[in-house]
Amino acid sequence: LKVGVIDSGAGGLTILNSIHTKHPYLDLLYLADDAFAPYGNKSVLQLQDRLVKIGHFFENEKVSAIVVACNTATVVAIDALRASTSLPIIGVEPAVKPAFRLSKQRNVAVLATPVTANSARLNDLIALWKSDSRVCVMSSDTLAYDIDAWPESEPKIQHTIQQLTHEMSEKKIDTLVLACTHYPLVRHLFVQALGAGCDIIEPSEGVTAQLIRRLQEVYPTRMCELQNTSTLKQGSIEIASSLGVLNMPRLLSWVLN
Ligand code: DGN
Repeated sequence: LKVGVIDSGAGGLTILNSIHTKHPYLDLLYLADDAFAPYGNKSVLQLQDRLVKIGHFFENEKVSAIVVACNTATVVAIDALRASTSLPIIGVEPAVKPAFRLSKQRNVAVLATPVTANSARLNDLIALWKSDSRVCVMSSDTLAYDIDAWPESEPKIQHTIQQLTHEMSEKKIDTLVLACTHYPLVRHLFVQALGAGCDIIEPSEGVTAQLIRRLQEVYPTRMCELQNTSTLKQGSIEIASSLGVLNMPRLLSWVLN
């Protein structure tokens, strides 16, 4: 079974890595849509249009399911993508529910791109799970883009994270939701700045588990064959970038190491 994984850049590699580590028998086709990056500053209509096009690309590539490994695209465009294809679609949503459950001080921060931060979906999720917690929604319009340009952009990344975490510390945040798939790539910088007292939540394991549940539902026989330990085979990983500008092999080695 081949699974298509899409993000604007390197962020979705955090999801790809989790899928590949836990389920190495799956073939994975990763598309970094750098021709349209960053997604975080685009309009809802632009993103819906783009995702439908990407759905067609993956259909032509004969994938069996698509993972939208991007919070921004998921919160505003997953319904449009679902309406345009019969393939199973798995998205990644801001992990606010576990954050509110985990936070002891009831002080949660959600860090996302501007599109996700302002989305109705994020606000609905917060309203649903917040209860009596305080929540601070923060966004950066440069961080995801700078992470794609790593390592040259390392000083800029560090500066942005210092500013963001300074505000989080002032607000006594004890649980941080990384609601952009790029951010776990620099998780160590958040840990360094916030210390062990702050839990950091990211979605890759949850998305992987959801993908496997969907594949088992839709392709039960094939999944049984693939998961049979006596005939286990290693799947392939193909990485494509729509513009060819991102240095994907370098970014991939960063993630897989
Ligand atoms: N990785 C994307 C997300 O999870 O929202 C961000 C994409 C972007 O281009 N900013």
